[in-house]
Amino acid sequence: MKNFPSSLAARYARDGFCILPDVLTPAECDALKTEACRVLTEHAQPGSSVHVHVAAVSAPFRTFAADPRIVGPLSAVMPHGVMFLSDKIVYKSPDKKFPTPWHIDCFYWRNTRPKLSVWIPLDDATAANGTLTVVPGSHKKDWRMVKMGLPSGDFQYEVTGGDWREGDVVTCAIKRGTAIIFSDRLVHGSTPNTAGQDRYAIIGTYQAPALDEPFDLDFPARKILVPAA
Ligand SMILES: O=C(O)CCC(=O)C(=O)O
Repeated sequence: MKNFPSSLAARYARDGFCILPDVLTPAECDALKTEACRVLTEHAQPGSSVHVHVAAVSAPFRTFAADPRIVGPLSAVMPHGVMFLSDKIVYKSPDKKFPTPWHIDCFYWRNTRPKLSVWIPLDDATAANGTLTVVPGSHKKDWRMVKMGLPSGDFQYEVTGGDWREGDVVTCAIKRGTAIIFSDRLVHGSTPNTAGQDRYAIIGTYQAPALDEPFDLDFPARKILVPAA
């Protein structure tokens, strides 16, 4: 597996996220988007813009979750080993235009061990079609979430008391196939899809290997990829 520079881990520790260009080729993005559409048609709740357990029903996504192009950089930021937990498709489309609210993922898995996620758009992602937005360094603070409610029923909570300035926010305008690794403590969301275009993304969630916690048992595709040293 390729070795990644220690600067990657330093950036991740400082900002709570790091960006890796060109992880997937355009042809791979096309193939995975076609597969994502199949999974959504066959398995997703009608109307939802988020679908979890993709690797459990899709061999291409199962293979992708363990791809050395993902696991290599993850090893650089996860010194205690790498375990795949779960993945999900999150998409925006001509009828899914709402922004993803500011949130922290660890709220959704309280009292479990730390995790991080890898967000990869399968369409070029821009401010106009709902790309990921992040608040660098926000993973170093504790945040509270309050109930809100999206029309799709996804993302029911948002961060309250956000004291960052607009200029602090990074709007991640990136080409399809670029990966963003981010901490489950990082405040993140998305721009609205004002362009009304497709913006499909696959998000894999990883944690250090350990004995299963009760939470882990809900994720049948979980797998240790790099054992603890
Ligand atoms: O793709 C998006 O709009 C954001 C997804 C996200 O923040 C998440 O699933 O935690």
